[in-house]
Amino acid sequence: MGLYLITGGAGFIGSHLADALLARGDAVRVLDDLSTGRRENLPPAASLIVGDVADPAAVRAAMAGVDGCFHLAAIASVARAAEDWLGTNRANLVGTIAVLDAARGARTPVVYASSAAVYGDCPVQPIAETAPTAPRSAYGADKLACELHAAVATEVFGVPTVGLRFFNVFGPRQSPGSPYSGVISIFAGRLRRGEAVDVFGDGGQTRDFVYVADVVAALLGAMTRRPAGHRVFNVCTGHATSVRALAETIASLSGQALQARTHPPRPGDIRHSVGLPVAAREALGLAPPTPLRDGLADVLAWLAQGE
Ligand code: NAD
Ligand code: UD2
Repeated sequence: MGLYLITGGAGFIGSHLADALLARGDAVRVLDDLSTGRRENLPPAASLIVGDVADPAAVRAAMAGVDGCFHLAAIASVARAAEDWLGTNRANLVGTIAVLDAARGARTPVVYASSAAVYGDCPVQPIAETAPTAPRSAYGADKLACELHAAVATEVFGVPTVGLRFFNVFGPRQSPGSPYSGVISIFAGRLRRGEAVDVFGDGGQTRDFVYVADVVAALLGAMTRRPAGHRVFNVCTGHATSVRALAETIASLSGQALQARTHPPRPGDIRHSVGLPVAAREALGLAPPTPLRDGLADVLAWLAQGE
């Protein structure tokens, strides 16, 4: 059994990954600054180092002796990156370079989180990995730069890397309270209490919502199978859901009438984002994705537990 470092392991996706690694008998070390992550998300068996992923000494210490690193630490919000361009660049890009640099000596394998945001407004949907990248946000630009640095780490310095372009991930532990959180957690948090939701734009924009357990399976598959060379894979379902249809589905699952206030679109908001999942399915050995309604039911049940 191995020892794995998860940067950002106290966050939403990272804490589910920690649970899965521990459940199969691996040991888990987490590096997290607890800026959006929470200590309570982590199982007691995971060891937590509170530190900054952009601090090279902290990352080197956290990387010592591990069999692999899952690099998830980031400021995971397009809107926050628009407000704090330099600050998010430090966490999202400098942090990734610090991880790749620390992985160089021992050629520690690194599986890292990229994003569908690298594609920008792609004219062809669903989007394959071979589609051109044209980010429309500082967040997406940093994620694309992470991929370029990971390619250098692999091709020049011999560090095994796999990049996973997560589409819109949802599930329990995604904060319903923050305006920077994912749309599903915000909508579910409000609609179940019969409160109105805010829709940016006409609600016709579409997203590919992928359940967190399926993302964890992709992370584990990427570390285990580690395809040769630097590779990037979509982590998605292939199904499009509009923001308005999403709100209607969550309202109906909550037994509430939908009340929605409309606002202008967010600057740079992507119109359609649906991914082609076949390459990841084959290379990482993934099962068919969790149906959206099943995942939404889990989110609503988790929110009800917190009452
Ligand atoms: P999250 O905010 O719950 O997790 C990110 C974690 O990183 C948090 O625990 C936070 O405290 C930590 N962190 C932030 N800055 C740090 C720093 N400077 N040093 C150390 N730790 C730091 O978000 P998440 O949704 O779990 O995202 C995990 C990863 O997946 C991120 O890289 C994100 O960009 C990527 N991603 C997420 C989605 C999604 O829909 N949630 C989609 C695409 C990509
Ligand atoms: C981007 C990335 C995603 C991930 C995420 C950061 C794209 C296509 N996707 O997600 O991969 O990296 O950033 O975690 O770039 N919305 C509302 N009302 C709300 C909240 C959101 O209408 O209260 C809309 C929002 O304008 C957008 C959609 O819902 O059209 C999804 O928004 P989001 O913030 O959940 O995620 P998004 O697509 O920016």
